[in-house]
Amino acid sequence: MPELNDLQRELRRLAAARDVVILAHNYQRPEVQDAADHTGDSLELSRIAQNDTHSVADMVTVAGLRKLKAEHPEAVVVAYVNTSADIKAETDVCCTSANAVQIVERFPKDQKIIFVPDRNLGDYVARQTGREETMIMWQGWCHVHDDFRAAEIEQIRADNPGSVLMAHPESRREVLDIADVVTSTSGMLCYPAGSDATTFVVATETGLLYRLRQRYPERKFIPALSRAICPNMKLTTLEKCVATLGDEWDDVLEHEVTVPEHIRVKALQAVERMIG
Ligand code: CIZ
Repeated sequence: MPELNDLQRELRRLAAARDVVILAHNYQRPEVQDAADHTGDSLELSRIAQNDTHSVADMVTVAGLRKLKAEHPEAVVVAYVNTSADIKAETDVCCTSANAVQIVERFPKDQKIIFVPDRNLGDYVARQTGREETMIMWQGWCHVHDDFRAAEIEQIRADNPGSVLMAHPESRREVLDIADVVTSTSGMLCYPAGSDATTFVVATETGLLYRLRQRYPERKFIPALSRAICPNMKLTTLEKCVATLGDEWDDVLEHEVTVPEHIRVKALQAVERMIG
């Protein structure tokens, strides 16, 4: 762990006093990642947190998903783990960008699959697994990854001869088609170790560049788009973490998030089927 500043030390002290484990996503602020117990992508964090916590995000509606299921009664549902408990309860198995291909491959090739919510990730998985005819995509997307454009990236590569493009599978097809490697953030963190390249263009949220530069200080990492910043991930600040475990702890306990039991049980099944 790098040397901690006062606020980071205070957060560590409060976490120890509250018996709290701090998990930080690869996209979060460097100073938050440095103070965390574990950093990783959502699959890695899910595994660590298996019995403690899960993250949720609203990218798809329950009513919409039920309608799609009614239109395709023979289909199973594969949902990104970054969805609400309500959506997971409508889901057969969850996936992340790191394991989406393997999760879909668990099903027979002729099995219809409703994939929610990211159409770019779904398109990538369908192409990788030869299931373009049998996968039905929810038309959602991540605005950070959907903003990358092949023409802009080609210009960066022209300015940096010999550079390698690592692209996240939530990017558009035009970007994936020119990438040297398509992989999740955990894959991007490993990839340079096996490559002779000295310069990498990185098509994902810029938070990952912090960890890449830490791990490979002698290599050069260039964002595919400097404004590829997720405002939601950046909502977590050290100050808020310290306040949550410090002065605001009683409020936090009062605002505990509860999930109705019938939703919890079904949602947990979808997550457990993923983690296996
Ligand atoms: O799976 C995750 O955690 C996300 C959102 C992206 C990635 O590739 O790590």
